[in-house]
Amino acid sequence: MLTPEEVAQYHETGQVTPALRLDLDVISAIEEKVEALFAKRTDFAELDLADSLVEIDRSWIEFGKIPEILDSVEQLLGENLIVWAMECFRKKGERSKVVPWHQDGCYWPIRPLESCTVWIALDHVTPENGCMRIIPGSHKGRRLLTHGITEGDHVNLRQTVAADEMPDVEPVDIVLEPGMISFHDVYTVHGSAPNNSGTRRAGLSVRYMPSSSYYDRQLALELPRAPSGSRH
Ligand SMILES: O=C(O)CCC(=O)C(=O)O
Repeated sequence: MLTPEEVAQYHETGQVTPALRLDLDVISAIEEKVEALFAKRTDFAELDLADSLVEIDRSWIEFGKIPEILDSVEQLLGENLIVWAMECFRKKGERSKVVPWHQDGCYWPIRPLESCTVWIALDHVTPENGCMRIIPGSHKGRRLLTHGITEGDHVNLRQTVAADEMPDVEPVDIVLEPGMISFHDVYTVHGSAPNNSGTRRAGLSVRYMPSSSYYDRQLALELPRAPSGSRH
Protein backbone atom coordinates (compact mmCIF):
# COMPACT_ATOMS: atom_id res chain seq x y z
CA MET A 1 0.00 0.00 0.00
CA LEU A 2 1.07 3.58 -0.55
CA THR A 3 1.48 5.85 2.45
CA PRO A 4 -0.70 8.99 2.62
CA GLU A 5 2.44 11.01 1.80
CA GLU A 6 3.07 8.90 -1.31
CA VAL A 7 -0.52 9.32 -2.49
CA ALA A 8 -0.23 13.08 -1.88
CA GLN A 9 3.02 13.20 -3.87
CA TYR A 10 1.38 11.41 -6.81
CA HIS A 11 -1.42 13.95 -6.87
CA GLU A 12 0.96 16.88 -6.40
CA THR A 13 3.66 15.99 -8.94
CA GLY A 14 1.96 13.43 -11.23
CA GLN A 15 4.44 10.71 -10.24
CA VAL A 16 5.58 8.80 -7.19
CA THR A 17 8.26 6.21 -6.46
CA PRO A 18 7.01 4.55 -3.29
CA ALA A 19 9.03 2.58 -0.77
CA LEU A 20 7.34 -0.56 -2.11
CA ARG A 21 9.72 -2.99 -3.83
CA LEU A 22 8.97 -6.16 -5.71
CA ASP A 23 10.69 -9.34 -4.75
CA LEU A 24 13.74 -9.98 -6.93
CA ASP A 25 12.28 -13.40 -7.87
CA VAL A 26 9.43 -11.56 -9.58
CA ILE A 27 11.92 -9.30 -11.36
CA SER A 28 13.87 -12.35 -12.56
CA ALA A 29 10.66 -13.93 -13.87
CA ILE A 30 9.79 -10.74 -15.80
CA GLU A 31 13.34 -10.45 -17.06
CA GLU A 32 13.35 -14.01 -18.38
CA LYS A 33 10.21 -13.39 -20.43
CA VAL A 34 11.51 -10.02 -21.65
CA GLU A 35 14.81 -11.46 -22.85
CA ALA A 36 13.11 -14.42 -24.56
CA LEU A 37 10.74 -12.04 -26.35
CA PHE A 38 13.41 -9.58 -27.49
CA ALA A 39 15.62 -12.47 -28.69
CA LYS A 40 12.76 -13.69 -30.87
CA ARG A 41 11.40 -10.34 -32.05
CA THR A 42 14.12 -8.37 -33.82
CA ASP A 43 11.57 -5.62 -34.62
CA PHE A 44 11.07 -5.03 -30.88
CA ALA A 45 14.83 -5.20 -30.22
CA GLU A 46 15.47 -2.64 -32.97
CA LEU A 47 12.86 -0.27 -31.55
CA ASP A 48 13.77 -0.76 -27.86
CA LEU A 49 10.06 -1.28 -27.30
CA ALA A 50 7.79 -4.32 -27.11
CA ASP A 51 4.06 -3.79 -27.01
CA SER A 52 0.80 -5.75 -26.96
CA LEU A 53 2.45 -8.15 -24.52
CA VAL A 54 -0.76 -9.72 -23.30
CA GLU A 55 -1.98 -10.28 -26.86
CA ILE A 56 1.31 -12.05 -27.61
CA ASP A 57 1.17 -14.21 -24.52
CA ARG A 58 -1.70 -14.23 -22.01
CA SER A 59 0.62 -15.14 -19.15
CA TRP A 60 1.98 -11.55 -19.05
CA ILE A 61 -1.28 -10.56 -17.35
CA GLU A 62 -0.03 -12.18 -14.13
CA PHE A 63 2.40 -9.26 -13.70
CA GLY A 64 -0.57 -6.90 -13.82
CA LYS A 65 -2.18 -8.72 -10.90
CA ILE A 66 0.57 -8.41 -8.29
CA PRO A 67 -1.42 -7.70 -5.09
CA GLU A 68 0.84 -4.92 -3.73
CA ILE A 69 0.61 -3.09 -7.05
CA LEU A 70 -3.15 -3.55 -7.36
CA ASP A 71 -3.65 -2.25 -3.82
CA SER A 72 -1.53 0.79 -4.63
CA VAL A 73 -3.22 1.61 -7.94
CA GLU A 74 -6.57 1.21 -6.19
CA GLN A 75 -5.56 4.07 -3.90
CA LEU A 76 -4.96 6.25 -6.96
CA LEU A 77 -7.75 5.25 -9.37
CA GLY A 78 -10.40 3.57 -7.23
CA GLU A 79 -11.16 -0.04 -6.57
CA ASN A 80 -12.45 -1.25 -9.94
CA LEU A 81 -9.46 -1.50 -12.24
CA ILE A 82 -8.71 -2.74 -15.73
CA VAL A 83 -5.20 -3.67 -16.83
CA TRP A 84 -5.57 -2.46 -20.39
CA ALA A 85 -2.03 -2.56 -21.80
CA MET A 86 1.45 -3.79 -21.06
CA GLU A 87 4.68 -2.78 -22.79
CA CYS A 88 8.40 -3.12 -22.21
CA PHE A 89 10.85 -0.26 -22.79
CA ARG A 90 14.21 -2.00 -23.07
CA LYS A 91 17.09 0.23 -24.12
CA LYS A 92 19.92 -2.01 -25.10
CA GLY A 93 22.85 0.24 -24.16
CA GLU A 94 24.03 1.40 -27.56
CA ARG A 95 22.33 3.23 -30.43
CA SER A 96 19.23 3.21 -28.26
CA LYS A 97 16.12 5.27 -28.82
CA VAL A 98 14.93 8.52 -27.32
CA VAL A 99 11.47 8.78 -25.81
CA PRO A 100 10.44 12.38 -26.59
CA TRP A 101 8.54 14.50 -24.05
CA HIS A 102 4.93 13.42 -24.21
CA GLN A 103 1.74 12.83 -22.26
CA ASP A 104 0.54 9.23 -22.55
CA GLY A 105 -3.00 10.49 -22.97
CA CYS A 106 -2.29 11.87 -26.44
CA TYR A 107 -2.06 8.27 -27.70
CA TRP A 108 -4.89 6.72 -25.79
CA PRO A 109 -8.58 6.55 -26.74
CA ILE A 110 -9.71 6.17 -23.14
CA ARG A 111 -12.67 8.30 -22.14
CA PRO A 112 -13.02 9.80 -19.60
CA LEU A 113 -9.22 9.96 -19.89
CA GLU A 114 -7.91 8.41 -16.67
CA SER A 115 -5.03 5.99 -16.41
CA CYS A 116 -2.02 5.25 -14.26
CA THR A 117 1.18 3.62 -15.51
CA VAL A 118 3.20 1.40 -13.24
CA TRP A 119 6.81 1.26 -14.51
CA ILE A 120 8.63 -1.70 -12.95
CA ALA A 121 12.43 -1.38 -13.03
CA LEU A 122 14.36 -4.46 -14.10
CA ASP A 123 17.74 -2.71 -13.90
CA HIS A 124 19.50 0.07 -12.06
CA VAL A 125 17.99 3.00 -13.92
CA THR A 126 19.96 6.25 -13.82
CA PRO A 127 20.53 9.44 -15.86
CA GLU A 128 23.57 7.69 -17.40
CA ASN A 129 21.47 4.93 -18.94
CA GLY A 130 18.45 7.02 -19.92
CA CYS A 131 16.10 6.88 -16.95
CA MET A 132 12.60 8.26 -17.30
CA ARG A 133 12.28 11.97 -16.54
CA ILE A 134 9.08 13.73 -15.59
CA ILE A 135 7.92 17.33 -15.49
CA PRO A 136 6.44 17.67 -12.00
CA GLY A 137 2.96 19.19 -11.83
CA SER A 138 2.44 18.96 -15.61
CA HIS A 139 -0.64 16.76 -15.06
CA LYS A 140 -2.47 19.32 -12.98
CA GLY A 141 -4.49 21.10 -15.67
CA ARG A 142 -5.89 17.71 -16.82
CA ARG A 143 -5.45 19.00 -20.36
CA LEU A 144 -3.77 17.35 -23.33
CA LEU A 145 -1.04 19.67 -24.57
CA THR A 146 -0.47 20.14 -28.29
CA HIS A 147 1.95 17.51 -29.59
CA GLY A 148 3.92 17.57 -32.84
CA ILE A 149 5.63 14.67 -34.60
CA THR A 150 9.36 13.99 -34.23
CA GLU A 151 10.51 12.18 -37.36
CA GLY A 152 13.54 9.92 -37.52
CA ASP A 153 14.67 6.52 -36.36
CA HIS A 154 16.31 7.91 -33.21
CA VAL A 155 12.89 7.91 -31.46
CA ASN A 156 10.62 5.03 -30.54
CA LEU A 157 7.62 7.23 -29.86
CA ARG A 158 6.95 10.12 -32.21
CA GLN A 159 4.54 12.43 -30.44
CA THR A 160 6.36 15.31 -28.78
CA VAL A 161 4.97 18.16 -26.70
CA ALA A 162 5.07 21.36 -28.80
CA ALA A 163 7.90 23.68 -27.68
CA ASP A 164 5.53 26.51 -26.76
CA GLU A 165 3.43 24.14 -24.64
CA MET A 166 6.35 22.66 -22.72
CA PRO A 167 6.01 23.65 -19.03
CA ASP A 168 8.87 25.82 -17.82
CA VAL A 169 9.68 23.47 -14.97
CA GLU A 170 12.93 21.60 -14.24
CA PRO A 171 12.59 17.86 -15.12
CA VAL A 172 13.10 15.28 -12.38
CA ASP A 173 15.07 12.07 -13.04
CA ILE A 174 13.32 8.90 -11.89
CA VAL A 175 16.23 6.89 -10.53
CA LEU A 176 15.32 3.32 -9.62
CA GLU A 177 16.87 0.06 -8.52
CA PRO A 178 15.63 -3.33 -9.76
CA GLY A 179 12.27 -4.08 -8.16
CA MET A 180 11.42 -0.43 -7.55
CA ILE A 181 8.31 0.98 -9.18
CA SER A 182 7.35 4.37 -10.56
CA PHE A 183 3.67 5.36 -10.85
CA HIS A 184 2.74 8.15 -13.27
CA ASP A 185 -0.46 9.86 -14.29
CA VAL A 186 -1.83 9.86 -17.85
CA TYR A 187 -1.36 13.67 -18.15
CA THR A 188 2.19 13.81 -16.73
CA VAL A 189 4.75 15.01 -19.28
CA HIS A 190 7.64 12.54 -19.38
CA GLY A 191 10.32 11.15 -21.67
CA SER A 192 13.81 9.68 -21.61
CA ALA A 193 17.20 10.21 -23.22
CA PRO A 194 19.06 7.51 -25.18
CA ASN A 195 21.15 4.91 -23.42
CA ASN A 196 24.71 4.67 -24.69
CA SER A 197 26.09 3.42 -21.38
CA GLY A 198 26.84 -0.08 -22.68
CA THR A 199 24.43 -1.75 -20.29
CA ARG A 200 20.74 -2.54 -20.58
CA ARG A 201 18.03 -0.28 -19.10
CA ALA A 202 14.70 -2.04 -19.03
CA GLY A 203 11.31 -1.46 -17.45
CA LEU A 204 7.88 -3.04 -17.74
CA SER A 205 5.02 -0.55 -18.13
CA VAL A 206 1.66 -1.80 -16.90
CA ARG A 207 -1.28 0.47 -17.74
CA TYR A 208 -4.36 0.59 -15.54
CA MET A 209 -7.64 2.41 -16.03
CA PRO A 210 -10.70 2.70 -13.81
CA SER A 211 -13.67 0.63 -14.99
CA SER A 212 -15.68 3.88 -15.06
CA SER A 213 -13.71 4.72 -18.24
CA TYR A 214 -13.95 2.88 -21.55
CA TYR A 215 -11.71 2.27 -24.55
CA ASP A 216 -13.24 4.09 -27.53
CA ARG A 217 -12.52 1.87 -30.54
CA GLN A 218 -13.68 4.48 -33.06
CA LEU A 219 -11.41 7.12 -31.52
CA ALA A 220 -8.60 4.55 -31.56
CA LEU A 221 -8.69 4.61 -35.36
CA GLU A 222 -8.29 8.39 -35.39
CA LEU A 223 -5.48 8.89 -32.86
CA PRO A 224 -1.84 8.70 -33.97
CA ARG A 225 0.12 5.54 -33.30
CA ALA A 226 3.68 4.99 -32.18
CA PRO A 227 6.10 3.75 -34.92
CA SER A 228 5.65 0.19 -33.66
CA GLY A 229 1.96 0.50 -34.48
CA SER A 230 1.33 0.40 -30.76
CA ARG A 231 -1.19 2.35 -28.81
CA HIS A 232 1.52 3.47 -26.42
O1 LIG B 1 10.81 3.84 -20.43
C1 LIG B 1 10.81 4.97 -20.89
O2 LIG B 1 11.84 5.58 -21.11
C2 LIG B 1 9.52 5.68 -21.18
C3 LIG B 1 8.33 5.00 -20.60
C4 LIG B 1 7.05 5.66 -20.93
O3 LIG B 1 6.95 6.60 -21.67
C5 LIG B 1 5.84 5.10 -20.31
O4 LIG B 1 5.90 4.02 -19.72
O5 LIG B 1 4.78 5.75 -20.40
